Amino acid sequence: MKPKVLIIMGSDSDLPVMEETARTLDEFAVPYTMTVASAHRTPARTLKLVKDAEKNGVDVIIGAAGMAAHLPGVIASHTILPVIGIPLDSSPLRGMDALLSIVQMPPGIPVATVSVGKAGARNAAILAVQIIARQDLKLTKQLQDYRRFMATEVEAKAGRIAKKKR
Ligand code: RP5
Repeated sequence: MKPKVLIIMGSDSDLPVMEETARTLDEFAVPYTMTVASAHRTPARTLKLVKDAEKNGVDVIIGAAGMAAHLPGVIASHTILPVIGIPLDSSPLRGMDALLSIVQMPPGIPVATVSVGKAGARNAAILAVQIIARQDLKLTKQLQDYRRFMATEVEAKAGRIAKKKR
């Protein structure tokens, strides 16, 4: 199946967190490609990946980086595909640097920024699925099931806590 999502991370050191994005897309059976490219170390590779993604019918690009995390913004500058940015906690500033770099895109070139680290890695995948689901009824149903599952889990846990308190 042709990949619908392209995931680019700034370094192979980001992989342990980014496995969460891959796992989540696998849950929804959404095909993706995951690779490493750096906005500053390999700018030409980053551009080529984005242009190839456009040619190959990718729907969403996810960019993840830590420190001065310009990768998602650079990706977004080269395409009108929706770009989701994941700020990673890989510096002494614990992701605050990456968060501000990614979320503070100047007007005109948006990057949809998710939370720092593993939660963001999961949410980026879910947001990508939600975007793709606009044109995919099966995926829409899967997302609705997922929401129902989460609610059931919370109710079950609430029930267990209430029992213990009695
Ligand atoms: C960023 O710098 C990467 O996304 C990574 O989070 C951070 C450190 O990269 P390495 O020095 O581990 O390659 O570009």
